[in-house]
Amino acid sequence: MLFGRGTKNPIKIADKGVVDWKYTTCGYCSTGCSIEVGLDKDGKAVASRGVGSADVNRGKLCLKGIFEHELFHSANRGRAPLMRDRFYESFRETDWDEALDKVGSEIQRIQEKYGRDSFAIVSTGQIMTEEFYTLGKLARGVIGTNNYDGNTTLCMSSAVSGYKRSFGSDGPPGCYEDFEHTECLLAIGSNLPEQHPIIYWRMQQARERRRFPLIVVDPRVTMLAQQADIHLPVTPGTDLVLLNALAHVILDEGLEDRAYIDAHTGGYEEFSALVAQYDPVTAAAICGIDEDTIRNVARTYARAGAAMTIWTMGINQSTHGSDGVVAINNLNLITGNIGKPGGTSLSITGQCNAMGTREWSSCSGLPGYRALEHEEDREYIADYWGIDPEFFPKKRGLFQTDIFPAIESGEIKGLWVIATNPMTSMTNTARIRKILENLEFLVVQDAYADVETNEYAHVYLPAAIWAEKEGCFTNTERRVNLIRNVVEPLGQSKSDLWIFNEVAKRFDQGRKIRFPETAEGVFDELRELSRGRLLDYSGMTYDKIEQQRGIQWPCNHDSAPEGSSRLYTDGVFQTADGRAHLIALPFVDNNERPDEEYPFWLNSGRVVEHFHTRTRTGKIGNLNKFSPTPYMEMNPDAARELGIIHGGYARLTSRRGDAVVMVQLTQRVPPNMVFIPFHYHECVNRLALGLLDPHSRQPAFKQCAVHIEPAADQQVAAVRNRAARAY
Ligand SMILES: Nc1nc2c(c(=O)[nH]1)N[C@H]1C(S)=C(S)[C@@H](COP(=O)(O)OP(=O)(O)OC[C@H]3O[C@@H](n4cnc5c(=O)[nH]c(N)nc54)[C@H](O)[C@@H]3O)O[C@H]1N2
Ligand SMILES: Nc1nc2c(c(=O)[nH]1)N[C@H]1C(S)=C(S)[C@@H](COP(=O)(O)OP(=O)(O)OC[C@H]3O[C@@H](n4cnc5c(=O)[nH]c(N)nc54)[C@H](O)[C@@H]3O)O[C@H]1N2
Ligand code: SF4
Ligand SMILES: [Mo]
Repeated sequence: MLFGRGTKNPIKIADKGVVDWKYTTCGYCSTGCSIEVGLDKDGKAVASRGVGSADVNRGKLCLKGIFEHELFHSANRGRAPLMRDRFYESFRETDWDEALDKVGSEIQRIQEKYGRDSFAIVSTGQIMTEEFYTLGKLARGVIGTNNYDGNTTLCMSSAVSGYKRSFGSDGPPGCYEDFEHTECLLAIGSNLPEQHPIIYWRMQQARERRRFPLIVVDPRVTMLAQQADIHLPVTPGTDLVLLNALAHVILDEGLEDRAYIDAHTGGYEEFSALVAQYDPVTAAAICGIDEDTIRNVARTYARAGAAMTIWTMGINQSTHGSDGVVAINNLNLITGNIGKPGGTSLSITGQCNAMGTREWSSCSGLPGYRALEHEEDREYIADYWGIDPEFFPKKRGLFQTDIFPAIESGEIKGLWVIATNPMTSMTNTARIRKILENLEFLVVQDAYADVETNEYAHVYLPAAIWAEKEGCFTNTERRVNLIRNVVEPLGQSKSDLWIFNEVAKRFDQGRKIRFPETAEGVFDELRELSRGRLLDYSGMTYDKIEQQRGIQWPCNHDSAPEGSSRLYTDGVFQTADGRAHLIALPFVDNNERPDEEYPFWLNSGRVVEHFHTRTRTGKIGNLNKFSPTPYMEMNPDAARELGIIHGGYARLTSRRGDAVVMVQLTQRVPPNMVFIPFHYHECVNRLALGLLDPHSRQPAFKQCAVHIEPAADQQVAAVRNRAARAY
């Protein structure tokens, strides 16, 4: 095929020999792009392309999606179950029966010896909804441990907690189509062009049609900040103060939507008394944004016919993460910007199915946004599963970030890790290593055998990846998308659904409960359990989801057969009295801050070409080549003072540990801050502190203090080391 430039140096696109395109959904971020995978005549996946008729991505994909078919045959995929008796022995291959028998018997041994909650399960935001629900049934209904959580505690739990406190339920109220209606967009701690490139593209398209103001709050000059009309380089960890100050100005100048506040909210008195203390002068001294800018932003936001706020980890990963989310909701409630086109709070979700786990995994309670704390919910689900309601605990157990310390203190003796890599993604790597070594039994279930956490496992279960299986993901805008099975699982790897069903068979109670074998069979249970609820799936089927290229819940046959774009359009919330809560949020400054000994802020996050701990993108040549080595962004002025050069190396030290990285000089970070992508093992999480939010237990990954010094050229050092070893 020839494109452009006539016959002079034509661009030639190689014919990959695709004979069949198969529909599925991207498995990286939560944008939820529809993908078609091209198969050649031998059934091998050789290409990926965006689906033109899908509302989310309209034919586009980002570079991770474009190379996603290469995952099926990427290096170090797990092909067979592995076992060892002690973690420092080498693994030996085994068959599924022996591996699963071992898992079943070890869970029972540990529970009998130390009590039911002494065996913990930590899962993910990256398996299918049907798999989450099945794991929840297994964990809550069969194994019966209350120490069951997922890596969404590192990611979205502040958003979940904030939505529940404000609106009485989790669930993002807005959608991408809101960009088409908004008159002001506030983006806080979200680097959309790199982390959600296709949502960014949707936003920019809308902005090109109607030039609405974009206000970006981020201490770095990110790609999004470069597009902004107003960029607020907030002092790390102080967004809450800025948000309280915006509310202060709005109420002080009478710019609020009084009718909305009176009709649909409660708690105004206490809230307004609190924000009265956050005048822009006081706030400026804490959050680093001058008082005029605060007033200007507050007026722009409140005067817009419709205004919306999006946010991601700059808000959630903070000691005030949950409060930050509530403060965003407060802002939108006092300006009447919930449930209307272009007026909303919209958390930009992280992982492809972080929403699915919130809805159905039972990590924080029971399936379908039900709570362990509610007797009628426990009875309903126990009856549906056919078990005794007394088997359920009456309140949720530990979050992921509390499960690891409970292993350290000896309360928890066994752990099952599913599709997450805490050795790289949790703070204080040395401590996590010791904790994993403390376990009597660790089972790791992952698509890759070389995932760092697996070094400490007694049993490794090889999971099928992405479109080697079938099921649903829910995206950022509550859209349930279908992952069609495109190719068979590699080697002996099996779908997570199959693995959960097989583990259930190793328990007496598991043999009595119904565990449907197919994903579609599980989906029928979700439809029944959600009928008439906020997250109604009852009007969906797999075929309908594929035809519509995703359906947004609530979807039912009567009032919303095509799904629903927004929540709370009638101003009725999921609270006891139907009113949303305005909540007073005092700010407590508990972050580690730069000082003489550790003079730099250490910020961390992501880059477009990599996903998380690089188990996947590190093996795709066309992605890994952009940033194969741990590096940091550093301001040239600060580097000059320390004698650090572009492309040279630096050693960072914090109160927790040290790390050596290559240096990229850039004005993107201010002189008192450095930024390191967290994708590399033994790097930023050796340094980070990760204080926990009191409501969501989410770590403040992005705020701590480090010391920096030049380090010897690592390549020269490596050559010297090799030479030394040769003698
Ligand atoms: N390419 C790629 N895309 C991804 C992922 C990936 O690994 N790679 N991961 C997915 C997942 S799970 C997630 S959670 C999302 C994350 O998506 P984002 O949250 O957009 O990404 P991050 O880079 O973690 O952080 C965003 C910004 O927060 C800023 N920040 C740091 N501290 C503060 C602060 O105190 N206040 C404010 N306002 N901002 C602050 C950082 O400077 C950074 O630019 O991305 C998803 N998409
Ligand atoms: N310093 C710092 N640390 C951070 C963050 C930060 O911004 N800064 N961000 C945090 C956030 S928001 C997140 S979400 C976490 C992410 O941290 P992790 O969850 O630890 O990261 P991943 O690399 O995505 O791990 C997912 C694992 O699942 C495997 N996998 C993929 N598909 C499947 C499947 O279908 N089945 C099974 N069984 N396995 C599969 C992958 O191979 C991979 O090993 O990191 C957190 N850590
Ligand atoms: S934007 Fe997200 S969902 Fe879309 S192709 Fe890229 S990684 Fe996949
Ligand atoms: Mo995340």
